[in-house]
Amino acid sequence: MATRKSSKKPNVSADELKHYYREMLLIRRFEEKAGQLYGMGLIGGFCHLYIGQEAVVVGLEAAAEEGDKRITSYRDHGHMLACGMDPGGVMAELTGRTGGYSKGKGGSMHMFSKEKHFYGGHGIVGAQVPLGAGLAFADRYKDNGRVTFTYFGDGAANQGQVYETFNMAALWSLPVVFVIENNQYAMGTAQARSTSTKDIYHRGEAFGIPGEIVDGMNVLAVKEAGEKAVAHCRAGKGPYILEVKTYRYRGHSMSDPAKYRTREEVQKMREQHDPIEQVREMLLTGNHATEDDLKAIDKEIKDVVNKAADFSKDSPEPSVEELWTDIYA
Ligand SMILES: Cc1ncc(C[n+]2csc(CCOP(=O)(O)OP(=O)(O)O)c2C)c(N)n1
Ligand SMILES: [Mg+2]
Repeated sequence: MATRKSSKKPNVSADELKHYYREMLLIRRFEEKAGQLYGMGLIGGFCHLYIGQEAVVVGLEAAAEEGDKRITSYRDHGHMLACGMDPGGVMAELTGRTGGYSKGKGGSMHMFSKEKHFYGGHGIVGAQVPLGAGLAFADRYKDNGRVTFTYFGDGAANQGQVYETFNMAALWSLPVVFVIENNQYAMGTAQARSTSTKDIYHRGEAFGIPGEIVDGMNVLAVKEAGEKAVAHCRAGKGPYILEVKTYRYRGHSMSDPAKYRTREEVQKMREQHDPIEQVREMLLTGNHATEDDLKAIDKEIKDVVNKAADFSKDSPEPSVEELWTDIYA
């Protein structure tokens, strides 16, 4: 249960590193664009950006195999992009258009993809945790070797249902990786003001669930820890907890004055721990890529995001008749 530190000489291929760079950059640029569209009044309702946390989901997706499932909270756009959902479909959902994953009727927090095994998008804090165990229960029942990544925040980790879920997941040896995305804040409440222990993963010990802390700003450390957790689950040993220490650069949602932390604190994380910059540095110093190669990737990603934004503006709004479809009555 030791802390994983970044290894100076990563045993990783140039292609792999470029893949992580591309994936993290896609999330960052997508989220920046979503922030802009929100500012222009094109996105209504809540919108929680993932900027700063990109290495968590990209590292864990690198440890996943086809058929594995994922479920998360409302801070979900990064998870969707990382599991291969279409950026245009996600952006169009944000702008409430028919081309969106929920035909424009779900918005930022409510998107799903059966094809990519993405089960949302949940606005009730902690609600996805028992649901994630349920997905894993189905896989255990079918004995199909699949694993479910169940993501939740440091704030959600203080929810009672999390521990009811830990108990059942351990009792039934469910193949679920509980990923605590510890970005140090729950809305405006710092972890130290809400949580009795410094590290949260310890709480799994009461249920016999092993876990560890992971450097969530380092995509390679996340991937390595993810592979270990997944192997544990696939071997039939039950759940595993990864407490991934990360940081969000933006506010909790788009309407957050951020008075609970200093600008300097955010600036320090950006300058010293940025996950994308770390990979960029590895690519350049390891002679895996030139500045021009990276510029070409930047341009490629910018084009993908611009196309998604154009689609999200051009796609029509749902018709009035759609008010009565896809609902339980
Ligand atoms: C049951 C419930 N209680 C309160 C809220 C309001 N709320 C939304 S997000 C949030 C903070 C959760 O923080 P954390 O789990 O750390 O996730 P993060 O936003 O940092 O990703 C709260 C209290 C809610 N949506 N649901
Ligand atoms: Mg948090």
